Amino acid sequence: MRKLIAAIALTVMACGGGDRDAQAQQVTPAGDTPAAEATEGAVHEVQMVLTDAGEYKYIPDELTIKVGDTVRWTNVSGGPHNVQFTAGEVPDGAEEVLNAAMANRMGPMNGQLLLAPNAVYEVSFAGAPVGQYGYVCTPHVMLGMTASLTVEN
Ligand SMILES: [Cu+2]
Repeated sequence: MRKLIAAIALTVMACGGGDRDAQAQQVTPAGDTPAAEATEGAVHEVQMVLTDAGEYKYIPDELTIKVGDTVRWTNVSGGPHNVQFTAGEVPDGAEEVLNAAMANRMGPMNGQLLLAPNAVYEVSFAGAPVGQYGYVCTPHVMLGMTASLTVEN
């Protein structure tokens, strides 16, 4: 469904017109989203990159989302990358929700490696408990590729 919406938004953009407000609601953080549309959830983009300075990073490495939103990580450069939520750095009850929401896990709260350039990994935070979620990239955790996100009501 979200991919369909994104495709429509891109089509509108490609045509050089359209309702920019409606388009923006699909890609901006949920803070701008009217409560009436909260059930659909916003999609938040995080890039996984190896910078020109040789640093492995999530960009942004801090993010605040709403319950029901989705985070989409993209393997931009320097992969393989993944998303591994850190035991003890997620709210109580989060592990069960994440394990159900994360496709092709390598382990508990441990997402699949993204090998191909521009590969994406999406996690829905529908039903996720509020609080702070720390996560790392398994291959690059020792190189400082860590981040966190905060889930709010
Ligand atoms: Cu990485």
